[in-house]
Amino acid sequence: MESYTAKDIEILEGLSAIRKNPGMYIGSTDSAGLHKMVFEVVDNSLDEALAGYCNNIKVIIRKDNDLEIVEVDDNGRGIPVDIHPEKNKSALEIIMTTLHAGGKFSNKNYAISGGLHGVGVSVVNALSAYCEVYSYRNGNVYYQKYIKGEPVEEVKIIGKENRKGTRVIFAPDKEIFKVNINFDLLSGRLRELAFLNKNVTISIKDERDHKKIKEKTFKFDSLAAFIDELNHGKKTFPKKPIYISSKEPKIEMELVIQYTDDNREIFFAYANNIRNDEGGVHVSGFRWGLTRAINEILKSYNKSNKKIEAFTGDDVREGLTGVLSLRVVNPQFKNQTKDKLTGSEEEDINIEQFVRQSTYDELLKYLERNPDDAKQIIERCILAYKSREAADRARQNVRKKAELAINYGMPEKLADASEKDPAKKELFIVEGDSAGGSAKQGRNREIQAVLPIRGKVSNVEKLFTTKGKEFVENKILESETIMPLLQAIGTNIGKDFNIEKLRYHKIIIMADADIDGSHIISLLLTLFYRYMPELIKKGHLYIAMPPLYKIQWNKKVYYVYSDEEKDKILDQIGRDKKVDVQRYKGLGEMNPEELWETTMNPETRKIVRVNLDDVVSAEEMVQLLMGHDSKERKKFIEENAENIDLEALTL
Ligand code: 0RA
Repeated sequence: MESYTAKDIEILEGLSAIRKNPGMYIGSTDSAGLHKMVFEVVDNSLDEALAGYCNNIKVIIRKDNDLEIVEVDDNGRGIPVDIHPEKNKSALEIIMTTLHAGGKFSNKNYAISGGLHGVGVSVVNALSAYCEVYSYRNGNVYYQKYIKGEPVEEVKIIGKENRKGTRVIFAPDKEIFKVNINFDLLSGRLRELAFLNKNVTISIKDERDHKKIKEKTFKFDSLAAFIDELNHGKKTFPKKPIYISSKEPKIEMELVIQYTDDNREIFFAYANNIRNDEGGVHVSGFRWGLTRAINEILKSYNKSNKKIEAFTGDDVREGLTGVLSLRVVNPQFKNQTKDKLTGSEEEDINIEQFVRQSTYDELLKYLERNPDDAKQIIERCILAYKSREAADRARQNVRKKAELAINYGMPEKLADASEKDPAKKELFIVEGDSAGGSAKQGRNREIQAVLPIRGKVSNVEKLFTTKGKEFVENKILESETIMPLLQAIGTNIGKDFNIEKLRYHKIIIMADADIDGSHIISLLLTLFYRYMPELIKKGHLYIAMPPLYKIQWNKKVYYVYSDEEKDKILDQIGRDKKVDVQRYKGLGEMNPEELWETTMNPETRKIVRVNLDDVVSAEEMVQLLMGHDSKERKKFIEENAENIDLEALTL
């Protein structure tokens, strides 16, 4: 079936533009863009897997002097090497050096391709200090090397090997990407890809530090493994997640769902391996199909249960965990970030209709064949229906009162900034009155506001899992500790959340660098993650990093933020010198000037932006750290307490 030839490749554009404007091609030159370089190559390997030719993908991170290099090795068909008739060049060279030359647009061998969204390996090549490609085809090893995207020699055969596949080795150019590769970020996404591409083994190895080699391998035999992971530690039913699949030539879907005793809904939707956090037509189709199928079953139960006419979407999704993976030709998304699927460019495809009908038909079939499961699900929905009705009444009052407080009140303890433009303003959330006092005195009054919080922020995660969403929302809105925070921030929470009302574009949590401090940070992060996730997604949430030590020597003062940094400075000064090293126990120990200089001054401080790149890991992390499984939590904290690394904080 190797029908691919060099003439199929469409040549659309040269490469020179890419290095001039990298952001346009790889999205950005920050951490997101750098890691996209890796995923771009992996996507090509996954295309081979999707086409049925590849089941093993290895990613290795290495160091070559001060360059970081990435190797992606797959056992697919290898990149074609035949000579293009007009260009008189090897297909391999064309694919590596010509934008959009992947052949994906003309190759009808596999209609649904994961890489359809990709920009091609040529972009990765152009943005690399150097790149080497090995294509294993026809028993030969074909090889070419490039510098900044330009070939340094012709494609040549460098040996014979009895394997198939492609090995791409590239060094992201330091002139373009200033950040380092993050192992956790890569491995989180690779794990997600392994869930979505069953029976493909994806491994990652980090050899940058020879003393601390990290390695992970992911392989799952069903999308249901994803649900098992998400529902780990919860009471679930049916015991085996419900699995549904449906396939047409240009569109196919897999769906796995399972109910839990927990009251929230966790749902991840994907289109061609891209997660769509804002849902879209596939999610609407699923919701319709699910609600209709369950209401259909409800009819036969209604003989004994006359009161309930029909469940709402919320009723049937309470406690539901689900993953929907759609593959479709030429998907269309709302915008560049692809958070929302809007349709397909193909005129004869109606995604919503396809997912609707497939979900309804297959789920109904399942429920009819498994009456015990059906009964349990109906009873779960009745519970949700009844508690929703009760909560609706109680909530009306609480919400009305809270809305007034948030829209018209300001917390007494807030020292606001004089600036009016929220985009220029920062809010420091400070634990404790003494640190709060120093922060108020030390701050830049024009743009920085300070809000000390007192008392314990309740663990919303624990409440969440035992009492349900509505209940917790009421509790939050009634909490004397949290309300001042909501008043200062201005956006409200949950369904009433409105980003337009945000009063500070930077919200900075400032807590001590100790166990209590990180506990408070976790509690606040959980609150934001569950009830104001958009603030995190839009990049408004930060954590301040106070220094750990103050080193004084020879009339110079160094503020030091980690033990490694301390050792480095002490080495620099010389271990024989009489140096004064002071360890800060808490923010409260610093006077206002010190606090300003070390933690608040935008010119000199260190703050970490909380990001939500890896939603799957975040979900697990929050459940683990804040949920009710205290044994699991204790284990996790014992294993990780030493190396909780704020730099790498990806909630
Ligand atoms: C163009 C055409 C074909 C495969 C590939 C490119 C390809 C690219 C990469 C990049 C990393 N791994 C890869 N594996 C394959 C189709 C090949 C055929 O029809 O034989």
